[in-house]
Amino acid sequence: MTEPVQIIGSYLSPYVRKVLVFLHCKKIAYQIDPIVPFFGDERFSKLSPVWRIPVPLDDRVTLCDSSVICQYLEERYPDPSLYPRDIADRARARWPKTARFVARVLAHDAFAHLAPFEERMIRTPIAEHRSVVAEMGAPILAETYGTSAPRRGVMRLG
Ligand SMILES: N[C@@H](CCC(=O)N[C@@H](CS)C(=O)NCC(=O)O)C(=O)O
Repeated sequence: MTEPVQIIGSYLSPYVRKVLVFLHCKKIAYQIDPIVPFFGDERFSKLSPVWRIPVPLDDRVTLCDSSVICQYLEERYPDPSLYPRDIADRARARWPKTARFVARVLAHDAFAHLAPFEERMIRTPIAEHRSVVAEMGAPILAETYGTSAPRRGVMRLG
């Protein structure tokens, strides 16, 4: 049995939802720390130097871009494979562009499953995000990288 993959980042982020859908389609359990970018602590800044979400908590590598994260997940958990075999189709899968395609993807069960969390968070003050989605049954990570107030100051690069 594979351990749940741990993802830092709010359901509000389309990039977080992309990674969650990818995990769902691969049938990999996950836990989520639903923080928004400017409410991350010092450890979050180290993992994501420009304070972007999503970030997977991984034992081997730190990654901060959803397409790179999905590619890594594909290679680490190859079965079932979610990318087409043809290289042009694979490239299109990494960069879905047309409105029709996006509409079809958003209608997928895996996205529909996340919509209630996203909709609830839009209407909820940031400080209550975690407890509200936990009450709704979201698979919440026990530890949080969040802060109760937004971070200020300049991002340290390096
Ligand atoms: N290319 C990145 C974009 C991630 C991204 O921009 N996430 C937004 C949340 S939707 C974010 O963290 N924004 C904070 C910022 O740009 O300062 C990815 O695909 O993961």
